[in-house]
Amino acid sequence: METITYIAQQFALPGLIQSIEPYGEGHINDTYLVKLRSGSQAFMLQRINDKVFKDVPVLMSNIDKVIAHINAYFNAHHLPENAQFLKLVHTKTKHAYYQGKLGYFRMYEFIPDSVTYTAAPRLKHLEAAGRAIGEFQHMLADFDATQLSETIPLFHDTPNRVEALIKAIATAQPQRFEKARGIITLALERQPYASKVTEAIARGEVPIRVTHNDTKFNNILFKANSSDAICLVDLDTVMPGSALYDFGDAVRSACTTSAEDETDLDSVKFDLRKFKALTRGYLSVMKQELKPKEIELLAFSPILLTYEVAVRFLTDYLLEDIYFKIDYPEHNLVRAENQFQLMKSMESKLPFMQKTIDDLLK
Ligand code: ADP
Ligand code: GN1
Ligand code: MG
Repeated sequence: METITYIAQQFALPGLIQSIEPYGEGHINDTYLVKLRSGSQAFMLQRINDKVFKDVPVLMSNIDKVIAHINAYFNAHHLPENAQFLKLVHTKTKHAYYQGKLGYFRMYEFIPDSVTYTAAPRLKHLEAAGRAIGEFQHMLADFDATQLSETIPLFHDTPNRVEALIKAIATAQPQRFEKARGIITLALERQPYASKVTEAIARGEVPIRVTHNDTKFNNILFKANSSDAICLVDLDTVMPGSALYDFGDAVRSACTTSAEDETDLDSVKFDLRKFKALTRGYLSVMKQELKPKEIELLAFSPILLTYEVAVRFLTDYLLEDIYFKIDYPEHNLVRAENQFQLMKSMESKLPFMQKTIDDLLK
């Protein structure tokens, strides 16, 4: 049988393996920390979820191009030698991934002395996160978007996500439908949100940029024992998108008082102080680059992205959990309820979000 150790050994590692342990909190791929006997260096081995990413060779080619572009940016801008970004470890046969009986695997060097968090320990981490997202978009500003394939078609096309929900409602098991009835009504009431950004893109008012598209807080790597960000990880969804998706999703995941699957809904609130810190960092880099319509939609974008992921969790619950990893049967329902609660808290604070942005732009 093909074991995880056997798979790790297919990569060009500079020594013998000491241990392999599951790592991280991702909902899509399976990540393992690989340590060597020499203790010097560590590696991240990842099984790529090929139900979600249907064309892994194309996905890996995207990642190769993004890494090359960012390294070229580092060289051209004479960034300090300690500026770090992801580095792939190829297989012994010089491929970017290994395909075996257990699926597709790739390996990255583990960036030393780095950590990720599900929630920011201090406001300074949020400012650094906002800056890291802005810098990522800035570094990719001259990357030709046509070079990148869409690894998940229509990923942030919210109207398409709502269509998927409507189909799921039609086929849902009665028991699951009943449990979700309240939030199904809410999701359909807020349907007008869905097309606000896609329509602005179609009108040419919001530009298509190369964006990360999954700027969840735990996809931002920080220096250990510091509030400095190192870089964004989880490059599977880097593709043509909107700056609003990255900003909105970062705010959704980082500027809340609770975890994404907190069951005590009364404790789920949008946190304006966190929002201010993250937005300050983001605008310190992107202020000059954003178009007027992007600025206009900036305060609304976290509402849209929170609505979108709530719709996706709800859809997955109704489809009996075919997409996101779950720890218990109601997990997707809990996540959906939580995110709709967060969306409502954001709605009540929208004028303050707008004022924060206006003040930061003065
Ligand atoms: P998933 O798609 O499952 O979310 P990620 O690529 O985000 O997978 O990896 C999961 C976690 O592993 C990240 O949140 C981060 O903590 C850690 N991680 C990933 N790549 C690296 C790396 N090169 N160096 C250090 N930590 C990493
Ligand atoms: C997934 O892979 P991970 O855990 O960083 C998902 C995001 C969702 C997020 C919600 C490829 O992100 O779109 O916002 O879960 N990634 C994909 O927690 O679907
Ligand atoms: Mg991740």
